[in-house]
Amino acid sequence: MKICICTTPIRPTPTDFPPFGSMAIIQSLKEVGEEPFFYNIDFFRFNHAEIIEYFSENQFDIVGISAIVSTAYAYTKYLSGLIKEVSPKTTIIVGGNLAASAEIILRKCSVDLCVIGDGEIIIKNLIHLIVNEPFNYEKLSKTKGICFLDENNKFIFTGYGDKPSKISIKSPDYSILEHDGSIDHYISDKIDPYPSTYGHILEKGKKQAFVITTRGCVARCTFCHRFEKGYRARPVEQVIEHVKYLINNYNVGVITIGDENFGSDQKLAWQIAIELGKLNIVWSVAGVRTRTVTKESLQHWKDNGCYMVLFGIESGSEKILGVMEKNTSVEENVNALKWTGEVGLITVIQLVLALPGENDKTIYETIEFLKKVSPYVILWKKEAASDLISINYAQALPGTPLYEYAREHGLIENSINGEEKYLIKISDTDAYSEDHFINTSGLPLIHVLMWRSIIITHLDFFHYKHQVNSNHRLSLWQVVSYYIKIIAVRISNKLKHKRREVIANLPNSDIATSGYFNIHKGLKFSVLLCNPITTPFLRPSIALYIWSKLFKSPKKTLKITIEYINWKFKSNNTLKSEQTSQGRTLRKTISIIPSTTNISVENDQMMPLRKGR
Ligand code: B12
Ligand code: SF4
Repeated sequence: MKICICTTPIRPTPTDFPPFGSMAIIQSLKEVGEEPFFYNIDFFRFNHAEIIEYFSENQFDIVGISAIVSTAYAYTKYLSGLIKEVSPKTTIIVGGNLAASAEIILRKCSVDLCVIGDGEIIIKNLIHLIVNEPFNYEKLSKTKGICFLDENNKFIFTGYGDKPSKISIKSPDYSILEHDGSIDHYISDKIDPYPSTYGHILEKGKKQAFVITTRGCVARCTFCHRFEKGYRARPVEQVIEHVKYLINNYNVGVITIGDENFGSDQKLAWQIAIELGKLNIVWSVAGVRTRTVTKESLQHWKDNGCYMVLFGIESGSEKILGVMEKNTSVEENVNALKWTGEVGLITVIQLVLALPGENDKTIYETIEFLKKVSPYVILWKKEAASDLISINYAQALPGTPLYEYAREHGLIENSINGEEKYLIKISDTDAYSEDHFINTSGLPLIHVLMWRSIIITHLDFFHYKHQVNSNHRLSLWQVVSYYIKIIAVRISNKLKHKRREVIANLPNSDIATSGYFNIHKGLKFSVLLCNPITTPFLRPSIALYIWSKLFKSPKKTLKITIEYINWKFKSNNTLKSEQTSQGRTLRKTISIIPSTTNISVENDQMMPLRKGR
């Protein structure tokens, strides 16, 4: 069979995280004697004409599109349409997390089948079936883990299929990336600057690579998409064997453990650290749950070459952690960050804002939390906190309780067309962008979008006060001159001058370029808090800034302006969101409604995908 597996673009520029999903499927197909082609669109960014030429020439029997994020919907629709046009006999299969919207994909795109969840075993069964007899609906309906439209155009989900066990998960085969010439992008000599900044001596020429040691997570946060239940940590020997392979074949000296959840099997993580230490590898780790670390374990990781640990902190409010079903407490988050700093590991705090139930009170709880942990965040000692914190507005992704909440409350239209409209809207959006955000709070959009600026303003001011200038006062002229510089820089940018030259020629450039209120990284409202006369202008200034960013069309702008003014001057502007959620997990506040009003819960085959495994 002539098979091709292709990726979709994930970010505006190619991501350096290897396409492990596609590689796993290719490796699996090789085990049953197939020799799939790999068409890595994310890396090569082939243009329209090139894609047409490639698929016209090849006339594949099967093309598997690896759409690992739901934001790949628009591209998947475009790509599948194009393939069908130039190669009508090709069977198109979509795998990856976008398949959580299987019914929409099958009804609206030129896609024949969707594979649900980990695809290694399912794809082998499916290929076996397609090789022997294309589209035998009876046999297809007996193959677990797939979705299709039957001969009556009815949407069928055959139920969750088998996933590889923790022992049978394969290490990625990098020869796939050598073969297409992209290996230097994924195993690169562009090394993270942090290890050398924080005391690790690296031999010249060493490279950096990603390693995955686990699949899945022990938790089920209500904004996080989970196709598979459970947590599978690969045996230490297999992980270490793979790291040795990376060292011997590619001269790797730094690894990033890119797990969604590293360390929930604490004994195993302890053991992996020992083995990495023996190999003299410098490493960092993402996706650690604060509940699973102790000061001792962090010290142990550090002693064995770890330089950075990333936690999913998400919020400093107990109530919001409950809504998220995070299964951690604020105290656990504080402890983990405190110990991390104390043992000398760096971290970047990541927050997710504006889940149902978020309000000014929970935002101020988060601000207090950040102030509390601030002395322990090593990176904040050198630079403004706001430049080294990641704050995103929650994105409602198919397959999550947050998405179902939005559907149930009419914020995503409950129909195939309505859901597709939403998928197109969020396509290619970045987590940081506010365009994708659905406001579930019952508060005006302007007010909600002020939260990110309010958090970073208070955090920066706190820092300025405690790390830079204990007197924390600026004269009125210093404050005003800061904003004059900002305006000058913006104008000069428009005039295509270099920012630095302009700043250097301005008076009082010390405040702007001191590295604290770093003008290069954008507007800082915290400067307003440095003088009692300008302090009352803080909120109106942020509101104005957000309002200007929302200025898309006069009609829309007028609507959000009226909404904000109405709310602002109402005597009783109580929070609707308070009624929506009292801190219970979002999963318990939703009832998950069928796909359309003409269908019952029992007959809606999308239900298991909406509920998750
Ligand atoms: C690393 C990662 C990234 C990397 C890129 C990953 C890459 N090149 O593959 C980066 C950092 C770029 C990234 C970005 C984003 N990510 Co991300 N990411 C991950 C993470 C942590 C690991 C991915 C991975 O390699 N897994 C291991 C491989 C083996 O698994 P896999 O890719 O899922 O592949 C399996 C199946 O999906 C399936 N499969 C995959 N392809 C195919 C193809 C065929 C034909 C078949 C049959 C099967 C199949 O079989 C594979 C083997 O079992 C996952 C979490 C996770 N558990 O997967 C989140 C995850 C994929 N990301 C997610 C999200 C939301 C995003 C963002 C959209 C966030 C945002 N709003 O900005 C962005 C992308 C947009 C943007 N502008 O940035 C969500 C997706 C949920 C959804 N429904 O969309 C996930 C699942 C996290 C979560 N639990 O919510 N991400
Ligand atoms: S957000 Fe993190 S902790 Fe929560 S379910 Fe997803 S991976 Fe697990």
